Amino acid sequence: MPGKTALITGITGQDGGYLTDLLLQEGYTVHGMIRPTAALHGTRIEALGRAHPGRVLLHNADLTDTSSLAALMEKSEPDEVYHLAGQSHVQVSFDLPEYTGETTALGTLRLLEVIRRRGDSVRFYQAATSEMFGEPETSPQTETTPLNPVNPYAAAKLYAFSLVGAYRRAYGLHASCGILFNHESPFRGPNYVTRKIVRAAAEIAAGRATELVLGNLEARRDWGFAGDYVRAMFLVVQADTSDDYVIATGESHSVREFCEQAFTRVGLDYRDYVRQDPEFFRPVDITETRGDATKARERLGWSPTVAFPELVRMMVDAEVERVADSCLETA
Ligand code: NDP
Ligand code: GDR
Repeated sequence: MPGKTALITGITGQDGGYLTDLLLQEGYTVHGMIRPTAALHGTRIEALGRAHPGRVLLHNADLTDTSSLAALMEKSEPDEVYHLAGQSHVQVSFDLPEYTGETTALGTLRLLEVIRRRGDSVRFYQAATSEMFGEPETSPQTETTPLNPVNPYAAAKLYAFSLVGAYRRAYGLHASCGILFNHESPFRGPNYVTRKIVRAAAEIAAGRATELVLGNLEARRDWGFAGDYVRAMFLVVQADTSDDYVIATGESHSVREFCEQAFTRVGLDYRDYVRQDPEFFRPVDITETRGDATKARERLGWSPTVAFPELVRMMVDAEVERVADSCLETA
């Protein structure tokens, strides 16, 4: 029997890479949406495509262009759509609120409309987020915790989340949301706090930087490993019934703790190198997120495999290796 076909929007992002790897292992052919300007040389997606000839197919499209999304669906004819693309940075969403709404909110509407008008029996996954809870009223957060976004990114994600529920009810789409808490990896974008910290720790240890400038060190996040979280996405889509699931570790740690563990790993004391600057403080920041993934554990058999100290170690070690490689290149 031929394997299934999946379409991933956001294939060039952190989660897109891990999900592509997982789906290839599961025997899928993977179609990916890339922006016409994407530079793929030397990326993980390019490497995965080379390792699996003919099974990673990339198509130009943009969430702001409905006709490109229609063409994308026509060319890929997927059994499953994993919708990960969008402007995903909270701080950036304060600077680009309209663009964030265009891509993250209306982009999801455009894609759902193309899917329902085609009338295919596609399964749809929406990358929802713990940011939708805002400053949570209760802890830990579950699927029934009230949603109360406090930034343009989270508001756009709430629009998309509500829309998925509406399309599920109105048109019977198998459309599900993973309400994912922060998840990180060595492939995390460099402007998210975890990657920024490990990169600086590795560079300072190698004598290539002297300080790390951050914003709020007291914010607490429920940080998991991206590899675990894309497995959850896959399980959500395989479930007989479409539904929404919280995906989280159940533990929260502060940005300060992350710094402490990362710098200790390279033999340094973070207090000697970390400086705070108003530039990196947000107009409003969530104090703490912590999720309860009991529903995912009981119904999907999902649980995280990487705990906080291991995640920090994994990210620091990868960054130390990267810095060493780049030192060799410039030597
Ligand atoms: P990334 O920021 O790493 O990836 C975002 C992807 O979206 C990139 O492939 C990017 O393409 C693409 N993209 C952005 N704008 C457009 C556009 N206009 N048209 C087409 N593609 C576009 O995100 P992650 O992999 O970390 O996250 C995946 C999804 O999950 C995101 O929607 C994010 O909001 C959500 N999420 C993430 C969490 C996390 O902790 N990582 C937690 C909860 C939710 P390009 O490479 O060209 O920029
Ligand atoms: P977040 O992740 O906003 O939770 O969104 P980010 O890593 O950007 O921030 C986490 C916390 O660290 C504080 N912080 C800083 N953040 C950044 N980026 N840069 C800094 O210099 C800095 N200093 C302190 C922040 O204020 C915040 O409290 C991520 C994204 O992946 C979203 O797409 C996703 O939906 C949520 O996680 C769940």
